[in-house]
Amino acid sequence: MTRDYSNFLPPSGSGKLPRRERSPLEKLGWKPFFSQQTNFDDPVEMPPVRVVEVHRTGLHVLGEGLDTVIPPGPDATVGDWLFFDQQHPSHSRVLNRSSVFERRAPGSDRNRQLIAANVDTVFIVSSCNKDFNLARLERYVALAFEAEVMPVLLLTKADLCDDPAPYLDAARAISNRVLVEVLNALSEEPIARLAPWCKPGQTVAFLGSSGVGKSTLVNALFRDGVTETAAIRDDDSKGRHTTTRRQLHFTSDGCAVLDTPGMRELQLTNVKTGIADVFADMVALANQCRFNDCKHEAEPGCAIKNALERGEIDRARLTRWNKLAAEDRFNSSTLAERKSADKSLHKMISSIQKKSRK
Ligand SMILES: Nc1nc2c(ncn2[C@@H]2O[C@H](COP(=O)(O)OP(=O)(O)OP(=O)(O)O)[C@@H](O)[C@H]2O)c(=O)[nH]1
Ligand SMILES: [Mg+2]
Ligand SMILES: [Zn+2]
Repeated sequence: MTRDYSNFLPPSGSGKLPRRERSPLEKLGWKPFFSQQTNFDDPVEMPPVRVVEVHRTGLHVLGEGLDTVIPPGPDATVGDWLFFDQQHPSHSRVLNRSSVFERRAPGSDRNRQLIAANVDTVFIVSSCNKDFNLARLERYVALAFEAEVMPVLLLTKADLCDDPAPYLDAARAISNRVLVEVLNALSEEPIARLAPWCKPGQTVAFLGSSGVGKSTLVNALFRDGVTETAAIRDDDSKGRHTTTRRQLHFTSDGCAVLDTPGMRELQLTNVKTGIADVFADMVALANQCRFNDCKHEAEPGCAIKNALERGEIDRARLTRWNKLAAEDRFNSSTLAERKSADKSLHKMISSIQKKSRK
């Protein structure tokens, strides 16, 4: 079948594309990716709705002429689209996601926790001050790569810093696939600087530690402030966890903007590909090691060790890669795998103890 490209061209005779009025659903971020998931056997009374906030009492959703709370039931997160079952709300069906962010939940049970779904661009925010931390930024970038979401690093508080250039250089060195912007979130700058990503129909999310200026940037995109901000601590530049809930806001021309609380800890789980993408140079080298299972410690023919000796790779970066990859392996393993790893460790320890008693 030949595709009809005339649909993509401006109508002949006019130089300008007429501005198409977006439907109420499109203004909430509805796209063909979602409409294609409509089953013909779905009852007509199941309108699509988008989750704008997750409460203990349920999911706050918006749809065409709809603003309601769905009681707990569907395994959904902010940004998700659901077909709202008006007869049995808790049976509402979650649509396949175009992207999803998840982490290992804080605490000891290692459950996964959904952070957000159906995000097009993630703004990873850090400041040009003591908050700036390469290892942490690499985590966020790995998370974005895994979700196949375009990450943009935003370095705020440039106005409070004598020379933001070293921060910019360090952030750029994380990956050549990430764009970095340095700005003053309190100025007029953000609207113009973020405009390439904050387009109608798009969903953008702000992630980063507390106090880096996520809510300040969100407010900058709206004429009237939509969310609260607060000063950071003077001594260590740490924030006060002002934003406490993930909340999706919509600009008047239909860009969905997600503000999130500063994360104290971002433990990665199931982001093997994302990590390999951030450390693509290391992975390419490791593929040249003589042994497939090279630990890059004492093995002969280790390409990583050789590159290190020649000063071609940075030892600190290598350490960060090893640490992140090990953490992901641990968090992604199943409970049974972890139990068996614990068991064999236990066996090994008791055999060592037995030997030493002999
Ligand atoms: N001078 C200056 N101050 C900024 C900038 N960005 C943020 N701030 C200030 O930093 C403080 C923290 O900003 P918030 O927007 O509340 O930070 P947040 O990331 O939302 O923090 P949490 O909600 O706690 O996660 C506020 O006092 C802001 O006014 C900036 O680029 N320049
Ligand atoms: Mg905030
Ligand atoms: Zn090696």
